[in-house]
Amino acid sequence: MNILLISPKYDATIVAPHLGLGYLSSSLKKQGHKVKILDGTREEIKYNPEDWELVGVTAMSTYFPEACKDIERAKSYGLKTIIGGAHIICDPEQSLIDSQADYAAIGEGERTMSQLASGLDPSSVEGLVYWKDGKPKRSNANVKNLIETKKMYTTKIGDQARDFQIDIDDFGEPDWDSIDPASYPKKMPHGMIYKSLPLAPIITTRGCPYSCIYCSAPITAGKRMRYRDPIKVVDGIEMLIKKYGVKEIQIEDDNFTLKRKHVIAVCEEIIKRKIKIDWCLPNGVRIDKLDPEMLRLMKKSGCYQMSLGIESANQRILDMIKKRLNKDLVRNVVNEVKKAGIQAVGFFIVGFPTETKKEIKETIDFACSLNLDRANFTKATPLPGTELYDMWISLYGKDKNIDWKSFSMEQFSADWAECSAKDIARLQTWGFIKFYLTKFRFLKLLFSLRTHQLITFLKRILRIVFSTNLYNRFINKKALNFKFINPVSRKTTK
Ligand code: B12
Ligand code: SF4
Repeated sequence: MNILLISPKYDATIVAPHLGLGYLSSSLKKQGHKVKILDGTREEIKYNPEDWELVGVTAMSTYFPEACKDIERAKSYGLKTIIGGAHIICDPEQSLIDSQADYAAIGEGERTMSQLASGLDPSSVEGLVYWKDGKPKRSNANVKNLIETKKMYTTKIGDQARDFQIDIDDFGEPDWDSIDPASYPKKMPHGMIYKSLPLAPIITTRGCPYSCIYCSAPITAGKRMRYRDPIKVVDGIEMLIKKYGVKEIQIEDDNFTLKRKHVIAVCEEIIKRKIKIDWCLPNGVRIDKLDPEMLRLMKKSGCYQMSLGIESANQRILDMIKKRLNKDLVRNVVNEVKKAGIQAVGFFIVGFPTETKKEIKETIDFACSLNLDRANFTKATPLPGTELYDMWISLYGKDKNIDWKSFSMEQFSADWAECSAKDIARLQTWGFIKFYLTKFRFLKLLFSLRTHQLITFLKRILRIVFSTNLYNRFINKKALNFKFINPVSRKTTK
């Protein structure tokens, strides 16, 4: 079959190879299908419809509207369509309705896509939602056998069961030819700062067992940690260096340091093979899963930067968001990271329901006082499927249009804390200003940026400083005006 995979063109300030589509492409190619990836952050989404039979589109919530446009276009050519990715996993039935795609993928797409492409009837394809009598219907594929033989595990997400493959090494390497790191524009990689290009993201694990109320990683990747074999991880790194000239690796795992043994094994293997590679952890690691000995080994193997999920300086908030973190640990761990010679980036979230101005200021002051190189202050955003989303729906959901584009953690706006949405936005901006004006951090940041990054950097600052509406009206003129109706009252007919 001829399959086109699309990551939509959207207003991206961070650009990175799309691992998800890379994994899908590799599993489809293994079956002999012809596959092409078009990534809107890299190229125009232009194609000859006659070349393709099935179009798969990926979406996070923030660019779900653009994904819907790509589905609409493919359907207008008479092509079969399937939509997948983080947004869809969190609400598959509603995503099928909103996008009007022919199919939606409930979870990891490798098996789903392969089975669909092999011509199986949709009702027997694992992890698929399809249309039946004008309504979304879940396939009834039976993976009982695979669960008994411990190839899959089932987990309950909300009130729905999802199946995940246990041995993720079975997926092999992503199709790097189609997402060659060197083919991506040198805009802003994840975390903004990098040492050398080309840079490749990899994942060494999938899943996260925690239940932080704002995070959808345990929903998209499952609650059970699934590990790649550290030897295969390092084989992959060597291959990226030799075949694709990669000079830096970004480990994008949700919880890379959860199992110490895994981290040690990956680092020791890099050291043993004398691989010279800079690597970093831009996606955040848990403060309580780091220790001095492990940090030293990470540094020795090439780790130069890591983001730390600190979120709040207030224990009440940390407990409310189910972070399971003791605030008292933070300062010492940040110091240990720095002592190991690794740059430390702090992640902070402001504006949770019930949070007061005083508590937000406490977080900002705490961030400034830590030995951090950089900090990111984002707004509490109710990502679909999370407990925070349920809170938001119960407060505002009824009869309200959902503008998914505004679900970015930089721009989200809700009057649900003990201070107004405007106050949250001001405090977020104040957090950045105060942090970067302390200890000459702004100068250090400016000097660590490359000249080609300055415009994107400025755009990011403007996006944070101005409110969503102002930004979209005057700066992001290309923004799509895609309106959705409230999920509770949306129609369920095709
Ligand atoms: C790397 C990453 C990024 C990279 C993405 C790079 C890229 N081109 O893919 C960058 C840094 C750009 C990024 C940005 C953001 N991200 Co992000 N990101 C991740 C992270 C950590 C890993 C994603 C990954 O590569 N996983 C590995 C691959 C194999 O999995 P995958 O991409 O999900 O793909 C699989 C399935 O989803 C499915 N699938 C995917 N696409 C398709 C398509 C079809 C047709 C099918 C059938 C299946 C399918 O099959 C794939 C293979 O198994 C996830 C965490 C997570 N656990 O998902 C968050 C995550 C996806 N991000 C998230 C968010 C919120 C964001 C931001 C909105 C944050 C922000 N700034 O506000 C931005 C969005 C960009 C923007 N400006 O609008 C949320 C998404 C929630 C949601 N409902 O959309 C997640 C889940 C994190 C979280 N804590 O909740 N992110
Ligand atoms: S924030 Fe980190 S620890 Fe919490 S659920 Fe998400 S990935 Fe897991």
